[in-house]
Amino acid sequence: MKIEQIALYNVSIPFVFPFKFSNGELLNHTCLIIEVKSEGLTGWGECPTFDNPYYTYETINTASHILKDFLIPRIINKTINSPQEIRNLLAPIRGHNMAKSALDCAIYDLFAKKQKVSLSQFLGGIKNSIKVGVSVSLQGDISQLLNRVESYVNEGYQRVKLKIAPDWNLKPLREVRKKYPDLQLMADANSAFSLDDVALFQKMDELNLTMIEQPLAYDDLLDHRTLQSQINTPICLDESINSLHDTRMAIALKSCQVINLKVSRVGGITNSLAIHDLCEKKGIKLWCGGMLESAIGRATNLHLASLSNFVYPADISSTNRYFQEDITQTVIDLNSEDSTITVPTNSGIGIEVDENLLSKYCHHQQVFR
Ligand code: OSB
Ligand code: MG
Repeated sequence: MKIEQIALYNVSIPFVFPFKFSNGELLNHTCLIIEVKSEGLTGWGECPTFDNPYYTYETINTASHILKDFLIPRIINKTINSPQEIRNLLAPIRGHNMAKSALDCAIYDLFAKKQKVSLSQFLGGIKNSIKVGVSVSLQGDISQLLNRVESYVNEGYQRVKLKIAPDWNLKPLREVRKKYPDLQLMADANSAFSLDDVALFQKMDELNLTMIEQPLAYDDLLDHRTLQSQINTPICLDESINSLHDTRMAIALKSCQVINLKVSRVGGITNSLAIHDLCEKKGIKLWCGGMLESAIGRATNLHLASLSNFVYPADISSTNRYFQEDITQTVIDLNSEDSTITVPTNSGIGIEVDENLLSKYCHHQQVFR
């Protein structure tokens, strides 16, 4: 397929609640939406960087620069025979996985649409619906937290992930566990702790958490290995895994038992498939993480999560958990009876962008031909 046109949209959609984690707070979902056109078809991808480098070093502005000056020039007007080619075409640019992922995902969407199959079918997915949970941001106090968790449990979420921080850890986890003895409960530290906190994590072993996500430094594998050897709760890595190579090192070092796979963090679908297959072979279970994406990113995530080795519930929640209004006609909704979201069945990512809503939330647009 000849890549005839690529458009970049800077989008900002207000959240229904501010999203606070150990290293920052977000009031809006800022992202770049990528639209790729070829043979009368349109592929969509999302680059869910923040406007600050508090989760990864990438920001909206670095992603926009790298896309415009380095990534898009390598793709535009080229004839691509398979979406797997994109990863190699972009490989000379080091890092900047979120910028790369948006292009990669948009071109996968395009090829699935050309073959008139859903992205899940295109990738060899085996599930029609995905078990999901909800990620609960840091709260002001315990009663606010319990109210928030209660409203999510009442909506039908069967798995809850609590953000934790140096001043918000055992107490909130214990209170939620006391109120919900059987809830699938987990914690995400976003790298807020160090090996000085081993005793704290040993106490968490009493809470029957499904896993603890990224307790230690964002670029560490070694200390996570040490921590994992001293606690029973499985460690899940998020920030530390940015490539197949990181995955190989984490497995060899026994730094984790589980990986939160985010397509954007690892630079696209081709890399995600490689990590998925390696983990499946090595007995490391995955789940699909989220970046509070618009429906475009969450639809991509649903298709990816339909692969066999995504076993724990995904961080993909219904649209109303994030936004009053999204940029697509289709609203992504929780099936409350079994805490799942249905994988869209139309071709590609399977949902339509609403041009009016896109322009309502878009504050800058660039087109490349
Ligand atoms: O650490 O998983 C994370 C959101 C933004 C940045 C990092 C993380 C998160 C979440 C939200 O936990 C998951 C979601 O998209 O619902
Ligand atoms: Mg995380």
